[in-house]
Amino acid sequence: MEAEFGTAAAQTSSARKPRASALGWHDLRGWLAQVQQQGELARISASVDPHEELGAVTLLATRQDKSPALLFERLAGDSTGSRILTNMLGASRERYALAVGLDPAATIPEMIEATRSIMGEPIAPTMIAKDRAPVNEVVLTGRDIDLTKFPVPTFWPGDGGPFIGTGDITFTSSPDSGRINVGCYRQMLHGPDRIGLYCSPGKHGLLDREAWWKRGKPCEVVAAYGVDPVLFMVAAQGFASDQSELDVAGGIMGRPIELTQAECVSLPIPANAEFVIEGVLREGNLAPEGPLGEFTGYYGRERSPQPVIEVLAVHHRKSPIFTHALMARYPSCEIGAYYAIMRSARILDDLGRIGVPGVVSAYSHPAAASGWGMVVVSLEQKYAGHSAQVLALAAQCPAAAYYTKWVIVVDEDVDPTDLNDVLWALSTRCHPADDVEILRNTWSTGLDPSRFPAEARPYGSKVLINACKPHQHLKQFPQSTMLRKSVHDRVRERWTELGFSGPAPKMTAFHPED
Ligand SMILES: Cc1cc2nc3c(=O)[nH]c(=O)nc-3n(C[C@H](O)[C@H](O)[C@H](O)COP(=O)(O)O)c2cc1C
Ligand SMILES: [Mn+2]
Repeated sequence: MEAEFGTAAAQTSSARKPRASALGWHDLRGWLAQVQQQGELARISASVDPHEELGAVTLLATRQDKSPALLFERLAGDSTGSRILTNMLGASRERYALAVGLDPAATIPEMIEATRSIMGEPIAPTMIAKDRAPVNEVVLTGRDIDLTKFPVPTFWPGDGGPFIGTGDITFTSSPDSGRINVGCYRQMLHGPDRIGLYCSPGKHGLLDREAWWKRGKPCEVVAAYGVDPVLFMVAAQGFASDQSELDVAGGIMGRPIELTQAECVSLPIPANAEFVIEGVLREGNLAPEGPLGEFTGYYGRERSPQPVIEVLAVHHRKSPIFTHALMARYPSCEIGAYYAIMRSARILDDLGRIGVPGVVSAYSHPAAASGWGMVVVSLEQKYAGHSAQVLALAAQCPAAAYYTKWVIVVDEDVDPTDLNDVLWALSTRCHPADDVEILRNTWSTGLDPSRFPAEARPYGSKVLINACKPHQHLKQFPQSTMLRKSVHDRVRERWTELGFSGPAPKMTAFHPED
């Protein structure tokens, strides 16, 4: 098995400059080799039932944020030799760093800054010959297709069926521009060659589909169920409709994403994926779909008729590895550390584009409904009204506006990624009677269970909390207790002599020198 994953080239360094070096792996297996080298992969060779048991093992094995990726090597009832990978990234910022080529020991704010640069240097994909594409090890069409032979998990007792697509990537194209979209949309298995596809309103997969149907044509779809973590992360991020997710993924990899020609559709397929289906969505071909236990920790929308992918071709590697994303409360949710870091990077990009000065860092805490519920921004106050301005802009900038209920600004001496720091600022610098505003009827989602009647749910509300020191009283505001730098340095030098083991903790802010 070790040999099968191959040897990953040594990972390059901490501050990987965009494009300065491509990542040392080419596909999911190469990445897993690296994850295994770092001791971040648990291989489960005992037989596990994809029906609820796999979900249960994943949930229980991920109750703390430092939990390994889980490779299920034997699935009950399976005769295809398939494997299933869960908790690919989950709450692990170390695995996020490995996936995008950053130093796993970097702090979260450092990873957020590095993410801003690697997401900003797109590289277009490239086509390779069909016979060079690993995904073409096995190619099936027509009557040979039977997806029910593969292990397909039902995660939660209330799920509407088995889902073949959770940790997937899905290609559609726009009939107007020809641009290929890559999204991550759930896919429930209906039968040997029929798969439900759920895209929520406004998602690009849905807009593409409607545009084809309006022209009286079926919408072609390509979906991959065993993908590398970069393609997965980018598929699950919202980008502008003229931005190419494939180009962004190539930029992060430091080299073009490799695609190859399909058998039955005009879309390309990802050449290095583990398992790919080609198919079409025809208008009027609907079947009851859902529900699925969601990232909120609740079942999502009710069962409803959704479009069905008629599967025309299947491509897979031998003993394919299906990637699956458990949706659950933090830290067991696949939308965890990576999403918090990428969303924070995009919020900082938005604030940078607007041109507001003084912003230092931002963080969308993953425990707040997978990074959707709360955003904390730190800034250096430069003028009267500055903190209120950053607060209002952060609340409604495109990357932060969706769902977010709690928007908090703090001063530059507070680390927005450290909840202890944030709670300290909320408890000592914020005067609720003066420092709290509420926005109503904001952009949200039907998946937020807090609002009744349920029809009102797409409209949300937000609390804006100013936890910065009051600007008008900055001069009188008491000094916070900090160490004198010279004493701090001396104690750090004496750390071992004082009987402590391990590296000495380090402070970054100090008492003013006399
Ligand atoms: C594991 C996972 C499952 C998801 N399931 C769905 C889904 O079923 N339907 C949907 O519309 N979005 C789903 N999303 C969110 C989309 O992937 C995300 O909004 C992405 O931006 C969609 O791509 P698009 O912006 O190109 O439409 C899911 C995300 C993840 C990480
Ligand atoms: Mn898109």
